[in-house]
Amino acid sequence: MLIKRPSDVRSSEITSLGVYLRRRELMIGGAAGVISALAGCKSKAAEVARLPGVKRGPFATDESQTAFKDITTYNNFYEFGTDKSDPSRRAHTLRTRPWTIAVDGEVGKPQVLDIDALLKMFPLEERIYRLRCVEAWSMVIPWIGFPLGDLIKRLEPTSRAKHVAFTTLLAPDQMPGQRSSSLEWPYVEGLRMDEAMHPLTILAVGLYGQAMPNQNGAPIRLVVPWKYGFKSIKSIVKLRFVESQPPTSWNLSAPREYGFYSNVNPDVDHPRWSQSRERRIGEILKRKTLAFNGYAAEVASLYRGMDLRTNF
Ligand SMILES: Nc1nc2c(c(=O)[nH]1)N[C@H]1C(S)=C(S)[C@@H](COP(=O)(O)O)O[C@H]1N2
Ligand SMILES: [Mo]
Repeated sequence: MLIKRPSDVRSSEITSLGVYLRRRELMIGGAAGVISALAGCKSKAAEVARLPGVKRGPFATDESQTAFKDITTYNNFYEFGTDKSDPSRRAHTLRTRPWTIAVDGEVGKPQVLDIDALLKMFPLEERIYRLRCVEAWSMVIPWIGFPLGDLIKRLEPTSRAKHVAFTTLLAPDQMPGQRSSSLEWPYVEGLRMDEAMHPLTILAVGLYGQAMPNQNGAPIRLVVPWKYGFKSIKSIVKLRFVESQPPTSWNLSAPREYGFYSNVNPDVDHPRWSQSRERRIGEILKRKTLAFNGYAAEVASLYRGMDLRTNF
């Protein structure tokens, strides 16, 4: 495959972001990946990968960004196995086109959204966020996406919609981890409506300037930076607006250990380990975990009056 530099790409070729992303996915999965691996240096693939028209969004942390290699090889994506290295080795079997997201439940405009149509609906922004896993490690990731709230407004949820329930693809032929019962499948998550509408909450379609790698939840995943990483559900195929609090995968699997809210909280330990500190991937010394993962100024008011020990 011929690898083009950005200067070789005519603007007529990049008018459709969906087409561009799809081409990128083919290249990442194909020759470009092999060539850049062989070159072993700052690759042309990385140059070509910049998504067009991505502006820096709000809330960016100025902490140093975790290496692309760590972000894409140290993953939790149980659909591809339970080891951190499984997703990067196995997620190439995920087919991310065609891809649709079904929208239903308490909503004025139930519909099936095609990913490429969705990508044309909203300007993409870079959001540099901390991600804090419940396993007490963290990363800083330059996501690309758009606010979930912007999409929700267009879908016109009814007044009965108090929560949003999210579902990951169920496809054991593509997702080998779904052939074992490490979790109940499909993976499900949920947010309260005000959490879903919060401007920090995004649907991410890329990172480090490129289309989302499969192991990070291609083609579209949630990112909720003040909550433990598992709330940020990957490879989403369904949004359902509901009245009552929806079930969530980790809560179903171990309700004593993982609650619905799962706000990052250094004062509420996991029953089997402390949450007061974390290891930033790529660093040796541990750091203190911050309330709401450092986003307290933005989100603490959402939980005013709630006991965050019982609502963990
Ligand atoms: N569908 C699905 N989404 C998922 C998971 C998963 O196993 N399946 N793991 C979660 C967990 S525990 C974390 S920490 C983050 C990790 O995201 P990353 O691999 O992009 O860093 O994804 C979350 N989203
Ligand atoms: Mo996690």
